[in-house]
Amino acid sequence: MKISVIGLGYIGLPTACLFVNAGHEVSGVDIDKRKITAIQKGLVPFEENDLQKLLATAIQTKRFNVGTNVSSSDVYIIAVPTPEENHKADLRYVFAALKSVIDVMRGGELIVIESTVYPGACRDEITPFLVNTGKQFLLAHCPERAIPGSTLYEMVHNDRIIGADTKEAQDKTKELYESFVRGNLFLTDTTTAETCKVMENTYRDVNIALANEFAKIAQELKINIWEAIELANKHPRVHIHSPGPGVGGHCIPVDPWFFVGISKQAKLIRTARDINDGMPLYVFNRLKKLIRKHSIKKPIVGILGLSYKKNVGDIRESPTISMIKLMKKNHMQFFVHDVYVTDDFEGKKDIDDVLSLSNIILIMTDHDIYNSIDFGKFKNILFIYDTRQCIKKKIKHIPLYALGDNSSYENSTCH
Ligand code: SAJ
Repeated sequence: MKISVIGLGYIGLPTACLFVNAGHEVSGVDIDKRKITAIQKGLVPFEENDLQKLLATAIQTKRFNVGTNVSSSDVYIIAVPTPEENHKADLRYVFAALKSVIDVMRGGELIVIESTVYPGACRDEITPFLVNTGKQFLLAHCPERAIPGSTLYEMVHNDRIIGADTKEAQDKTKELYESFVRGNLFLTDTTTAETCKVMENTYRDVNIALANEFAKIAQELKINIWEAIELANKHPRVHIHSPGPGVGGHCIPVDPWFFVGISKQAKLIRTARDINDGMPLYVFNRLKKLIRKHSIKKPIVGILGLSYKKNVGDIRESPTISMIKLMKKNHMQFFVHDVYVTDDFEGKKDIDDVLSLSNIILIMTDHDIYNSIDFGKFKNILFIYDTRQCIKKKIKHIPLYALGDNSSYENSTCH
């Protein structure tokens, strides 16, 4: 089968490679010429485990071509961004992609929207648009569920939902994805599939907001939230998420707004968004209090972790970016370290420089490597504020503070 994948980002590129691997002829399309040049040279323009190897194999097959123009195919897969604009999913890139597809369609081909769209988008906007073109088409929504860092494994092994409003489109899409997905494929209509995808990320956002609220309450109660969560999670039907300095990435802070944009009922969802978006400021205010407590006249904050979560290099919507904005607004000096982020960033330094030039350490991302740092060697560090329960070892001579815990663990283990 000839497949065009439009949008070669975090989802489109691995999807395209998996289809090549499954024996299809794939044409990858992106508007970004630099990205195309990199992919042609076999370089993945972002970090993702094992993708580099899979791309090299895909190129070797000679069944993978990339370029900026869409060519006539049997299937068109749309994997372009859908940013949030005024609490609505901005579908401008989806429609731009659809227009380029329409231009080369013979009629009757399958179009699969993988991009996350608001519930009702296929039925109320995309289908009428396609009908208006006068071309015959089959339409499906098949949202991805893969987690950055394990994208390839999850794309192959996760169960997947296929939404289509005709049996023919459902069956064709199932047959297509069966070529590489080992998880189950469940069939439904487009609006249910769209709703599932947005619900999944909203579920996580609301649960993280609950954990963050618990952390703030624990701080007032003078107990340790991490211990309390660990114990509460011993209940067989309780799974409290982890508090943190905010929710980043391109999905979880974005998708819940799609419900807010379409329904006045989305009150809890909205509150959760506000709680999570407010976490960098909450952390910053506590940091200021700790600076006062330690009477530090010239604070220099060494921020560990720029990416939005552990062991990845993606900085989209990262809480650290919000933290840096707050520091700049308050004229606070800072350095930042992240071994996974390859691009330059203001204040970015090697780990040894950050540790030796700062008098405060603020851990924003729990990269595994931070767990093995011997902080005790750095006599210049006056305290550490760990927002992720990253440090689990004893630190001699340095007070250690945790998010959701009012006590300092001097010379002891932060549990
Ligand atoms: N976070 C917390 N506490 C937690 C869990 C996460 O503060 O208990 C924070 C993380 O540090 C990060 C943010 O939330 O800043 C999001 O990270 P994540 O690991 O929860 O999710 P993503 O954005 O990397 O991937 C999510 C996944 N969705 C769900 O788990 C429901 C993934 O399966 C989706 O495919 C992806 O969004 C997407 O593309 O939609």
